[in-house]
Amino acid sequence: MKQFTCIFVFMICGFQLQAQYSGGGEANPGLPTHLEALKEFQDMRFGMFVHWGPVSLRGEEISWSRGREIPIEEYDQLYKEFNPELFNAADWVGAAKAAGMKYLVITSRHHDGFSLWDSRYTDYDMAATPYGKGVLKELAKECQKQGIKFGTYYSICDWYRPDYPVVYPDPDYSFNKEKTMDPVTREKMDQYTTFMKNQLRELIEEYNTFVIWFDGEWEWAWTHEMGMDMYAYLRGLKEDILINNRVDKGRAGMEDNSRDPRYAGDFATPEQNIGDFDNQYAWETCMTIGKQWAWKPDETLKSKKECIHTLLYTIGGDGNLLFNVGPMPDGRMDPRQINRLKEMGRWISMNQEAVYGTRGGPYLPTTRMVSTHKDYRIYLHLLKSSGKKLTLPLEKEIRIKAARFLVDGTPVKLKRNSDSYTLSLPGSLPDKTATVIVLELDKPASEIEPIKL
Ligand code: FHN
Repeated sequence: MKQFTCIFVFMICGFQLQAQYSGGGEANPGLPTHLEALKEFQDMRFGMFVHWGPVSLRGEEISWSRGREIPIEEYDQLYKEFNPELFNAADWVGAAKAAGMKYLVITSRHHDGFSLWDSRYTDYDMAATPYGKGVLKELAKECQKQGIKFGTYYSICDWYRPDYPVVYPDPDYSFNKEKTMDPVTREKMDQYTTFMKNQLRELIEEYNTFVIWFDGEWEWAWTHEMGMDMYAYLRGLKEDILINNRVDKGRAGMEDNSRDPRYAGDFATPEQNIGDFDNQYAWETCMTIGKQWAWKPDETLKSKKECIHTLLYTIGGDGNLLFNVGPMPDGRMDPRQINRLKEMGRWISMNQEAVYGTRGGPYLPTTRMVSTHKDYRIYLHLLKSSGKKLTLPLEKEIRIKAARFLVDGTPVKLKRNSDSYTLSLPGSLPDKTATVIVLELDKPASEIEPIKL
């Protein structure tokens, strides 16, 4: 009855959704993205990604080190040692906030199958560890207390479960492999899908996650039909839940942020790569602060400038940045990663008007600058000092009324040409990392089509 009710509710919601939220070019045939939830997501622009689990005890990569750097038998027993006594949700959420991040997405269950909460549907979870309790509940509550949106990553593939048909590591393992599913495998996948739906319902109904951040859809056992069914199921549980494009098979590669409307998903997820400018289909780059997703001792981190420029190129392309940290096995965040994030937070707090609630463009990103806009303002993020003149094409119908440095309000000299403006800049920019200039317009900046410089 429950299952029928869900489908029935979805059918009603589906039609309502069609009426209330049908924007142009929906990503999901017959079930448009919840546009208000999507706008709130895009306005946040910057989130914290957290990859964590018992594997952090060994400082190796989550899931991918199972059966490679760490023997499978050892990997699958790590949970018996996992006792993050120094975990403090307020510290984690405080670190995200200090970085200027507005949401947090944590690996609730990665490809290794371990659940970071006390799930009713598995014993391979935090309740079975010496720590003895889930961390997601505390994290979700702390996020709500500090005004950070709480989100959950969830892997479709599970190399731990015997009823999951794909094995890793395996000599002929490959991404996007094609393979016919025999009836026995199909039955196994149906059972496994029921397990996933049960766990996802826990995350939605008991942890109030705002997004299901799927991963692992590339394996042959997961099909387009399953992806569409899963998308509809989740939207039937919570109509404003956001679901990334890894619920289905529409990705054209790990770094891709293009959109194929035949496939389900509310936003694209280019990985370790800043997506191409796209202000038609929402996208979010996910990227590590170092090289590894899970914690690695003494790992080389990206520099402050690289971190901030990664954020600016992403929002300048009209995307979000989900920036990853790997907490330590004792439950603390790595102080080196926290310090780097604080440096990002200091820059963002001085320039936040040019980040939050903005959209990318109209000037397309170049090596010299990116731009964002909001209402009647364009924000130019100058990434390096390159000359005392900056010429900006602009259609005649729109006028720049004034220009100034965002941080201290110092006016910037403007010269109007027939179909452009020339700004006079100082030889060296006030902020060597990135300096923001605000252009005040006489019309909404959103009316300007993207401009290639
Ligand atoms: O295999 C995962 C990987 O471990 C990590 O979770 C990233 C980030 O989303 N996604 C997959 C592919 O790299």
